[in-house]
This record gives sequence, C-alpha cells and structure tokens, in this order.
Amino acid sequence: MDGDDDRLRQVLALVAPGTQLRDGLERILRGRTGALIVLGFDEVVASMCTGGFVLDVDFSATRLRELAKMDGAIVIDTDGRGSGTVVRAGVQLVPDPRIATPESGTRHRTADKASRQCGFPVISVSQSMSLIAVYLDGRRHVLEDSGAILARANQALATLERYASRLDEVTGNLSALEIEDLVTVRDVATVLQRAEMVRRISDEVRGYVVELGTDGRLVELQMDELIAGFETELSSVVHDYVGPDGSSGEAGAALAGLAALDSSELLSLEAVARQVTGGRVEGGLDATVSPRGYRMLRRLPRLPDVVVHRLVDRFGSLQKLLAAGVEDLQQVDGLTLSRARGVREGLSRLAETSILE
Ligand code: 3AT
Ligand code: 3AT
Ligand code: MN
Repeated sequence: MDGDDDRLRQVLALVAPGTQLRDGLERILRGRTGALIVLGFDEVVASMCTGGFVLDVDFSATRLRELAKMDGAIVIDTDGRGSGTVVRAGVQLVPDPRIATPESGTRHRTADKASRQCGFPVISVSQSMSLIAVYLDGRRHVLEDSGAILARANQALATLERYASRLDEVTGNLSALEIEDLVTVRDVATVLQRAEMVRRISDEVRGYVVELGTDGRLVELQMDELIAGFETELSSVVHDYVGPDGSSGEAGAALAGLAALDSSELLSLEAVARQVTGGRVEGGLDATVSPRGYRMLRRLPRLPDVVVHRLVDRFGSLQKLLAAGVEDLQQVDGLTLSRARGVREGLSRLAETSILE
C-alpha cells in the first residue's frame, strides 16, 4: 500500500457509515439534491471561492443537508476527524482553468479540479446519478452502499481463510524441518510466499473494514481472528533467516522487499528467496539453512522479547538452543532458574509436537 492509498483510506474513514459526514451525505442523497463539499480550508481554497456566504458554524449532518439545498459548494474546515466548522456555503468554486480533468458535468469537473489544486479531498454528490464520490490526488472513489462492499469483503475473507490455513500447513512443516535441522531455502521461501499472500489479502480486507465504518465490525472481528499472531510469526521467520547477521535493518529491508514484489514475482520462490538471502546463499533453493530460533522461542508462553533476543545472541542458532541445558540457559541475563527450566521444557515440548505434526 503506498502513501496515496493511505491518504485515501483516511478520507474513506471520515465518510464511512456511522460518521456524521456520511449521515449528512445520505440525507442529501435521500433529499435528491446534490452537493459539492470541500473538506479543508486554507488560502488556496479561499482563493477559489467566489460569491456565497461566509459562515462559522459547527458541522452537523442536518446542517449539511440544509446548506446543500442551495446551489454552489460547501467548505468545511475539518480537523481530520470528520467533525469541523462550516466556513462557506453557496460558493462558486473557480479552480485554475489550466488544470485538466477527465470528468464531465460542471459539478464533478469542479470537484476534481478543486481537489487537485488545493490538495484537500472534495466530495461530490451527484443529483442526476444519486452517487457520492470522493476526489483526492487526481483520483475518484465512488462510495458504495455497505451491501456491495460487504459482499466483496466476505469474498476476500473466504480467500484469507484458505490462505491462512495453507500458511499454517507450511509453517508446521517448517517447524518440523527446523527441529531436525533439515531446512532448505525452498522451505523458508514457501512460508514467506504464503505469509505475504496472507498479508496482502488481509490488507485488502482492512481497506473494506475502513470503508464499511460501523457496518464493518463483524468483518474486522473475523479478520482479526484469522490473522491473530500473524505479524509476529512473519517477522520471526524473516529474523530467523535473513543474512548475514539478522539485524532489524536487514529484516525491515527483506519485509519491504517482499511487499514490493508484484503479484507474478510473488509466485516465484526464487524471487521470494532473494529478498531474504540477498543472493548470498549458494546452491539456490536447495541450499540448507539454519534458523536462529526467534520463531520457536516466541512460541514459548510468557517469555519476554528482550530475553528472546538475549537467548539468540548467546546461542546463535535453534540447534544450539535445543542442545542447551538448564545451566547453559541460566547464563543469559534475566533467566532465573525457573524461567530457564520453562524454556528448556518448552523447547523440548515444541520439538516433540513439531515432529509429530
Ligand atoms: P437557475 O436559475 O437555477 O437556472 P442558477 O444560477 O441557480 O440558475 P445553477 O447553479 O443551478 O444556476 O446551475 C444550473 C446549470 O447551469 C448547471 C450547469 O449545467 C450550468 N452552468 C452554470 N455555470 C456554468 C458554467 N460556468 N459553464 C457551464 N455551465 C454552467
Ligand atoms: P449532477 O450529476 O447533475 O449533480 P453535474 O456535474 O451534471 O452534476 P450540473 O452542471 O448539473 O453538474 O450542476 C449542478 C450543480 O452543481 C450546480 C451547482 O450547485 C453545482 N456546481 C457546479 N459547478 C460548480 C462550481 N464551480 N462551484 C460551485 N458549485 C458548482
Ligand atoms: Mn447535471
């Protein structure tokens, strides 16, 4: 997701079902009048305004609807949270005529040009088409009713569910191989490929959740349940294998590299592997690699992350951790005898269950 998408999402959150602004826009639609609304006020906006009225009233859904009965545009000085002050109404907007727009209709052309010129989002409610659109950064986004978005959200959720269960399978497989020290680059790349697919589809679902506002609670709950613990797991796999020294800088670059792969590159295990190994591993996908142990350690209950890092720093690999006795473990700062025993038993238990899987 790039910065533009981020900004659009913030605006979609402002006009999502359940907000005052959306309530006002729905009232305008039901009243069969149109509207042209600028969400922001500064000198640039002021310079585009001619005629109309200067106001200074708190924004409310009903006021918006009343003001929209007039011709012309409404300007709201928002605080970025969907409330704000109505500062102009009934104004004719005169954006720079040199700004080009592909839109047609004076209202929608004006909305697009004005938003390009001032950088604020501009909303048009079309009277002839009964349609609400947000113009931002040269893009137009039509607000759909929740039913249509929910249908797509549920479809994406079903895909997410399939992807998540496939990811579970391949990570279970990776665990078993890690215990036996038989991991190849291919196994790691397979997990990362699956994890990145889960991340992408959950990002799509998150977009729908934003757009759905209060209508999206159930979708959000279902998504949260499907991807619980996912971010930690993904970052742990990367930290386990990223080279040469497994620093967070390397891990961040690897995660960003994964996110930047286009959808066809993501299907190539070589391309995925390159993000993590950086081409340093000879022998391609069949080369063997060993995990540092972050992921397995994080599966132990109640082990603080600082201790996880100290354990990895001291032992360097999962195999050495598995071979360590309670006394060895106790050498690590913050590991009391009982915690060292907990780690020892926890790792043994993970070793058994991972192989049985
Ligand atoms: P009425 O008395 O309602 O006809 P009005 O001054 O209230 O006139 P509106 O704002 O309702 O005008 O606009 C009516 C239409 O006139 C909308 C648009 O199709 C056309 N129109 C207004 N200004 C322009 C313009 N500068 N260029 C092209 N069409 C325009
Ligand atoms: P509809 O889809 O019919 O609502 P449209 O693009 O066809 O929009 P019109 O030309 O019918 O637009 O104009 C409808 C109203 O839009 C008229 C006026 O209230 C508002 N409007 C159009 N251009 C401007 C502008 N430059 N500044 C303020 N209001 C405008
Ligand atoms: Mn029209």
